[in-house]
Amino acid sequence: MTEHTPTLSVGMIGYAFMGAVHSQAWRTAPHFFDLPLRPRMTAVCGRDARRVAEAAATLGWEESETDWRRVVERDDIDLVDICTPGDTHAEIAIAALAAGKHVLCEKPLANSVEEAEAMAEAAQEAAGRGVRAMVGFTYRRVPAIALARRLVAEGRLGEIRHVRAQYLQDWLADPEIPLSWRLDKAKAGSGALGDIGAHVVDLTQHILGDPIREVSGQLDTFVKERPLAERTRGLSATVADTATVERGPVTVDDAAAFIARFAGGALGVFEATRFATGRKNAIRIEVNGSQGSLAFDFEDMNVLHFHDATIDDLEGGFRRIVVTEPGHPWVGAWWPPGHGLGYEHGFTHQVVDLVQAIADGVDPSPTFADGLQVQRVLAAVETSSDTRAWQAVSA
Ligand code: SOE
Repeated sequence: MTEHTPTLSVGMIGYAFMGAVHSQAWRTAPHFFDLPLRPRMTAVCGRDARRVAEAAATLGWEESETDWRRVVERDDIDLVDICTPGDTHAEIAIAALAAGKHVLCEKPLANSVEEAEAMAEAAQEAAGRGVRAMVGFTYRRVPAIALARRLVAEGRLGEIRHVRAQYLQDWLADPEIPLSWRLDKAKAGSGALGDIGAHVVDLTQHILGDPIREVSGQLDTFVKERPLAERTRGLSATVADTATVERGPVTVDDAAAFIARFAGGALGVFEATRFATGRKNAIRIEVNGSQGSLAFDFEDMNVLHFHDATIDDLEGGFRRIVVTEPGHPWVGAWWPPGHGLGYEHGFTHQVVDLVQAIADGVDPSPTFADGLQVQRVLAAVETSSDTRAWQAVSA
């Protein structure tokens, strides 16, 4: 970047957990990567004027707004970054694309297949006008995941037979944790399934380069009522006194388990839960092919385990690849080998690739069409859980 590098002016809607990590990415990306456009953190938007002004100051935004429509309308905004609950994604994204703004939208893309279809259609139409849309499946940009995808694409695993994927958290295991928007179907669309299961659906399809075609699953809600929160922010919520406070219903799943058939024939076993005590953000993926296997766990995110089954058994076994070499995707921009990356780096890489795609005039990946495909898998799991039968993923 030079002083002549054109700017990309960003307006972000929402400023809680995802807003904070997106802000970090917009702030950091130009300091570590040579971007073709210079991100400008123009405005952050939230409904509470005092809190959003505080967030602007803390997170590094120039101004704050209290109505997302105003952000979408502003002539000095080029890109709208949507970090709000799922019930608002479709309306904001479609309005922003119609107004000629590029869009980055948090996952899952929407709360229903119908909304996601409308968003994908709007994105396709906007692409014809040079306006770009990306859905934030950020873990695709963990270097070890990118390496896993590369090894599969190069045929190093041979024919893929098994995919084992789990997204395990435990922040809801305590039944006294109060209600927050992620537990409200009207706001979140679904529970563990859409919030974290969506990530492993996207990741496995991305690593294999192969979509899921059929599922059979079960959803469960272990704690059906929780204290009403006094105040929520991100994943945390506060409550006055859990013994006396009023309770409200949990309207989403606490956990989802399903088996899946990929188009290419691989058999998948999936689990998503916020009740796996002791597991904080464990995204575990194992792929077994005729010529080798891969294993990844986000709790050790700089490492990819690779077993090359073509090597003599006497010297075979899983090899621990430390994915911190400058030749690994994105890593060269950061620290010397072995110094490692963290949760936030995936978000920075997401911004870097989005800015590059906008400058190159191409669609960034994952597109809204990719987000729609994930949404269809989630919907099929829900239907299968209701009907207790295998369910095809609609095309
Ligand atoms: C909560 O479960 C959450 O913040 C998800 O919403 C994110 O997508 C995931 O990256 C971390 O956990």
